[in-house]
Amino acid sequence: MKKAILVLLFIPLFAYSQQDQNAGFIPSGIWYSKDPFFAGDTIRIYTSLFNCNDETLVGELTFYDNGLKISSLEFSLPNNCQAEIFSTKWTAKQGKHIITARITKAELVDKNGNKKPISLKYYQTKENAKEVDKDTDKDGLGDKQDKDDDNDGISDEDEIKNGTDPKNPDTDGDGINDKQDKDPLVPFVKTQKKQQKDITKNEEKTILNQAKEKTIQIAYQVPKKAVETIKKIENFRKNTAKTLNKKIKTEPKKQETKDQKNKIQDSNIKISKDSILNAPQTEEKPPLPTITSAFIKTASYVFNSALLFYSLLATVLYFLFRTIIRKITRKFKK
Ligand SMILES: [Ca+2]
Ligand SMILES: [Ca+2]
Ligand SMILES: [Ca+2]
Ligand SMILES: [Ca+2]
Repeated sequence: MKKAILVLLFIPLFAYSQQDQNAGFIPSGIWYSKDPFFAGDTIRIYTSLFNCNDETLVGELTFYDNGLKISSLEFSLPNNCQAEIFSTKWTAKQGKHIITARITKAELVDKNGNKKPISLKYYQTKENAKEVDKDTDKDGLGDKQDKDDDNDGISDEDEIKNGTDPKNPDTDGDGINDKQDKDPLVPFVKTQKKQQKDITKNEEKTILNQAKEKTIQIAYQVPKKAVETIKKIENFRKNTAKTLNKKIKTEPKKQETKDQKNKIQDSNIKISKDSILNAPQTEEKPPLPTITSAFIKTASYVFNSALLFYSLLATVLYFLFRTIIRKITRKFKK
């Protein structure tokens, strides 16, 4: 009797602790939508469940990454003993990962809809360990295996020696890859800009120097030419004054000789008047034009006085320029 009680006491406990082997994860456990995958890749993690019980199996399936939940979903597996695939989306990060999936809240549901909790032997997958590498150049080879991480044609080893970035095909970011770049650590644009700047600076300097030289030349030439012109005018004034003075001096002599000639002629006329009455009379030459004489004298006076000459010249030039400017402005107005 005592034995029977003992058995009765232990039977339910044993029955409860006995794990169901007819449902749960299939042995393959975890797999991925692509393998290998690299840091930053968004992939799907797959697993598969089966149920060979007479009742429907329901429960919650959760995926984990290093013990942290990725996602959960509720499932319902019919009693057809066929494996059903479940998955979750996951973006891989660089480093070590332990991926697992687990069934919780497992229950068997009979035809009448009655639920009964069940303990599954295969309630979780085996740990799936993954070391996710980075594939900088996306050539399908992780940086750890890849000898040229940036695929620029220079090995990682050489890049470290050269001082360029083995994970960047264009270290200085100027659009020219390290292998083609003559100066992979100095951007080409900067070099060009610097050269351009130097050229423009030099050009500016030469232009400035040329301008300076020209200004100096003009500064020297202007007074030189002005002095030359003034000298010429002065010479002209002096020469003209001399000529006029000479004319004035010679004029009275000429007058005198003409008067003498006239007197001689007169006496001759008187002598011959008596003898030759009908002789033809000679035409009297006109006296020296007083207007010309006055003009020569005035001109001489002007040319002899520098002050008067230049004042007159300035006045003439002033009126001349004024007339020219007026004519030009009138033309533009039209
Ligand atoms: Ca690679
Ligand atoms: Ca590579
Ligand atoms: Ca490289
Ligand atoms: Ca470059």
